[in-house]
Amino acid sequence: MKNIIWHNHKITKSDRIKLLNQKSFIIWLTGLSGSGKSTIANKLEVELYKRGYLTYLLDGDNIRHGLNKDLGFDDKSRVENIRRIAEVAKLFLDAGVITISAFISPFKNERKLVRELTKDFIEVFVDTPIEECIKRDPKGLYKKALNKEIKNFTGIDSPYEKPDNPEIILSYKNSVEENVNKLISYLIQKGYINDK
Ligand code: ADX
Repeated sequence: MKNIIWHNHKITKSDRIKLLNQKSFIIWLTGLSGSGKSTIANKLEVELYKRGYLTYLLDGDNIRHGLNKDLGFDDKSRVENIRRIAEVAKLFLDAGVITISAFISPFKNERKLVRELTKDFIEVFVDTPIEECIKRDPKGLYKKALNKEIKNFTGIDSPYEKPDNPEIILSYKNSVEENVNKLISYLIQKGYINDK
């Protein structure tokens, strides 16, 4: 970057992590709209909070109200959406905060870029089939997409590329509690959090 020089700060990630007494990592939930990402992410955040961990939840619908309100849903915008979120996630990680993200993030390539940010990346595929999402349709968006009132809707007329090798796959057949327990067990087993 021309004429812009990176500054090294006196207080570093390892100082902040020591202060907070936790490891920072990214839990990246991916899946169709209505698959349950936000619900699972919220419950997971509550569970981590109860256990004394500082977390932050980055959520598609919220980030698109602010930081990314200038972006639509064409492929280019979705790529830019995830690029910005990745940068934000990187800052949170550096701040020592456990970062949970809930974006459709439909493209393998962008998820690969996020994975490259850190070794502490946990990709979670919320594996809810489109038929189930259409049945749930919590925001009435599938109905609109099927009636062609919305264009470029993921799973209808815009692609969703399933992850090949996610760290965790969550099934819609399990309850939210069961899925959150599965995540917590994984975090304990891998030493990201303590069993308390
Ligand atoms: S992403 O594809 O760029 O990762 P993101 O997670 O930020 O998507 O936003 C998805 C949310 O936006 C959906 O849950 C839904 O509520 C809303 N939405 C509005 N239009 C669309 C669309 N065309 N495709 C998918 N989601 C849409």
